[in-house]
Amino acid sequence: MRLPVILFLITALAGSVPIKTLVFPTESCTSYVEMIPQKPMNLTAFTLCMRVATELSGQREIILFAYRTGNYDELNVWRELDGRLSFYMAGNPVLFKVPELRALQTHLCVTWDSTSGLAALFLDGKRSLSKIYRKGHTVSPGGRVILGQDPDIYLGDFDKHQNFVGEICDVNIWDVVLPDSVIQGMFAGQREPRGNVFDWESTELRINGDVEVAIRELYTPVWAQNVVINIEADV
Ligand SMILES: [Ca+2]
Repeated sequence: MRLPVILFLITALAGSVPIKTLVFPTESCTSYVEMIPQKPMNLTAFTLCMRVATELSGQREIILFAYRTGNYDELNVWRELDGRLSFYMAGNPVLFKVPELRALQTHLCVTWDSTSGLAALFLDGKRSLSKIYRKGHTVSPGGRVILGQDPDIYLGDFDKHQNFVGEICDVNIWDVVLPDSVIQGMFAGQREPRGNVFDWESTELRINGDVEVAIRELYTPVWAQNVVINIEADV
């Protein structure tokens, strides 16, 4: 019975998911990555998730995600000067007091729904309080999505004191608010439905400047872990 066991193990190991990861090594006002969306960014609800790690700390703004049209910061996610996390949609931000981002990777999601105005944030699967933000608003299409810099015009006017330094990957956006259980499953390494606005596994990335693109294993899906456990039980 040795052969079938080996075959099952190979199948299980093949279930690991290699993904791209982006390393921004230094402060800069030129390095960024543009992400090309799969559909227009007119959103009345969204879930935006990423895995992020940084050693920047202290009084330092850090841009984590920027979507800008000619007129507005349509959807920007920030680590603020005081360490709070925030997102902005064409105006004032909604802010959350949370533990500081750090060198150890954090799974971060923000969610928002126009009908209710409910905005929330998840850190490593833990949900924040809900806040009411921009009820009735719609995110407008036609802009550019970039990682690593905060554009103050359509694409440019970057500030190296606001750029991202560290590692960021698995940036996905859905045009709905995902259930808490799905976000918690993602953090735990389950293979949840891929983003329908941005799917990190297939989204085109355009690299500019000093950004290293590496491949690493993200997680072993739960089904693969179960196969290993079952084989061990049979043997
Ligand atoms: Ca700026």
